[in-house]
Amino acid sequence: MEDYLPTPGPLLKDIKTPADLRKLKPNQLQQVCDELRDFIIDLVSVHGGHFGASLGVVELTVALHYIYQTPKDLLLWDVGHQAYGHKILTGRRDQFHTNRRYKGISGFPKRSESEYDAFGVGHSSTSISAALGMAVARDLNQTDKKVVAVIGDGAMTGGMAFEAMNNAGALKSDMLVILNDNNMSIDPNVGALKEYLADITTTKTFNKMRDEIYDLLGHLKGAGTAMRKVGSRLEKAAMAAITPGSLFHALGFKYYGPVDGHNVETLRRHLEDLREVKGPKLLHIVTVKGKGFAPAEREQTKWHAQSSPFDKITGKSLAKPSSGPKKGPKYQDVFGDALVELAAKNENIVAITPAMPSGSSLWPMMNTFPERSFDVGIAEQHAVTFAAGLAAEGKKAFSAIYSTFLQRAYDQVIHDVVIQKLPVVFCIDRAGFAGADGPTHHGLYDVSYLRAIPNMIVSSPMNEQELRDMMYTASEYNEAAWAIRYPRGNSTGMDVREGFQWMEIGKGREIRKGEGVAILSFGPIGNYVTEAFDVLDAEGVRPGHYDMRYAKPLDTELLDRVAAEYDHLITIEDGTRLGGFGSAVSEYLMQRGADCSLTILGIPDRIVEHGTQRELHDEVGIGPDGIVQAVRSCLEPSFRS
Ligand SMILES: Cc1ncc(C[n+]2csc(CCOP(=O)(O)OP(=O)(O)O)c2C)c(N)n1
Repeated sequence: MEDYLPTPGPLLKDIKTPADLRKLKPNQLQQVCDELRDFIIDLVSVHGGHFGASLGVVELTVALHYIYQTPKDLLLWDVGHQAYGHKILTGRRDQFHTNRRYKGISGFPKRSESEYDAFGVGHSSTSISAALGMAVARDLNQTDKKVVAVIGDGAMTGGMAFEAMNNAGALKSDMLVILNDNNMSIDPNVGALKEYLADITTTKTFNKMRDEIYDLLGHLKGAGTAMRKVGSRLEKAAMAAITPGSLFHALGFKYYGPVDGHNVETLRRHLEDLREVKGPKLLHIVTVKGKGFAPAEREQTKWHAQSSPFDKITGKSLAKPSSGPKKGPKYQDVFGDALVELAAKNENIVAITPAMPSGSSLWPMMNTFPERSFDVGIAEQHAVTFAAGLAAEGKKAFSAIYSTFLQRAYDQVIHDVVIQKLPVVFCIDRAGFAGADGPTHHGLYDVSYLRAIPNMIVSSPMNEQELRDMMYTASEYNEAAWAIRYPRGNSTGMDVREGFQWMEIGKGREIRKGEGVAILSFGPIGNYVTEAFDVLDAEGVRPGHYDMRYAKPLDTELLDRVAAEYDHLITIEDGTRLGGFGSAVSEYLMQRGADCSLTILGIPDRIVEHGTQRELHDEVGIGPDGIVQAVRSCLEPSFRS
């Protein structure tokens, strides 16, 4: 199945580029949509990947490439997880079986991959800013390209989207924003904007309220509180129904819609008209995430992405039961369950997620303590400052954010949390290589960017037991902000004791005493050391192993000891070598004038593409083989002399 590629339908087969699509008659487009949808379902059912979002924009994708002269006209996809149809129509159909695989094509639009990918993406809410930049450059260059950004209602909750619209409305640049409203983020979309869009789009609003509303409001004057509440809802709905898109108008955009995003002919006609309208404009389309595949329409969060094969009719999983060594629960679940246990004991604990309740396993907390749990939308900056506000009033805020997305909120960490010494706990998921999502999602920089900040504890557990104990310790400690990083994937499967234990801050532990070489590991990557030892022990080499737990504060006592006892130290981490854990050890040892060599294993100073985590660890030399090699080179005579 490795190389399985579905057979394209009779029209899709001949579409090598959008120019071929544009040769077809408008009344053939529906068939292209059907064939494209079948192709995506067939392909993802075998190889996995993002799913629901691409199915939801099939008609839009076909209509856009039909009307716009891509690649001359620029098409930008927000987040980019919905661009499979786009990729298939733009010359990558025959490579699509390599999607998200090591050395294969990327699961996201990528400038280096195709001239049709106008902008590289993976994080959300960037499309309008980038499109505006391109529109302004077009005007400066005096060319006549069109610029179109497609953004979901989830991505629209990100502040950047509004910063961009605010700017675009003032610059009056010619560009089209298409708001793909499916009422979903990965989980159900949240927030006041979602309500606003729902008010615009619900049939109830359109068919009933619009006609009756003014009369009704007249009668409500002088009514009681309950009636006034109803009245104010109706008023909002009325505003939305009568002047849909007033929010976008206020930002300087002409608003069109809402339009059925699954009617390719309607879309084609609207796009044809809008192509001729000048200035910033927004087309609001309504779609269904997972459209055309019943299980994905029903369970939209589950079908946001699929990692294992499934039956392309029933959706039933075809994954084989794993035969490998016993594994523990995912780290994210260890976090999610421990948080509920801690929150049950400490009523000050609150939890925050920027739109990732499933990805961060926050649902147990949200279900058990809904009043203390907050999904704030795709809004990492706000998530951090919101946590700071909660902490300022004595709440113990656990902010669960992926490493890669926390990059967005660096200033908030410094300015709003750390300078004010607020003891927010950052639970940093997907630290290290993200795997198939690739460079936009790898979490490689958090240790470096957080270690540079004073009053910040930076820690990583080696296993699920340590994660629980670190969370407990952080929940009890109020003198500094605390970052706990852990990777995507399963924990070790060890027996975990009940309850929690205090974990001394800034202290590591000796796992094995050895000779000559000591390996100092930071986080779960340290579990590879055991595998490497199987090989090395057979060669008669016996390095020591230390689980350091903290990149800041460093366990300097332990470092002094190992620097004295061993000739060679090797640090290993699942993050960039520049300024990371190994760097911290190096700074300390150099200043102290330690008499031992130091090798830093970590991610080199280059962009590492996508693949499985294991493939990527091996590529950069932090897998078991890399450790073996590093130990052997320490022991080579040339190294010693
Ligand atoms: C800055 C950032 N935070 C979180 C995510 C994770 N994420 C990927 S897709 C997605 C939901 C996007 O929803 P929407 O834009 O409505 O697109 P849909 O999947 O519904 O088509 C989220 C939260 C991200 N990609 N970028």
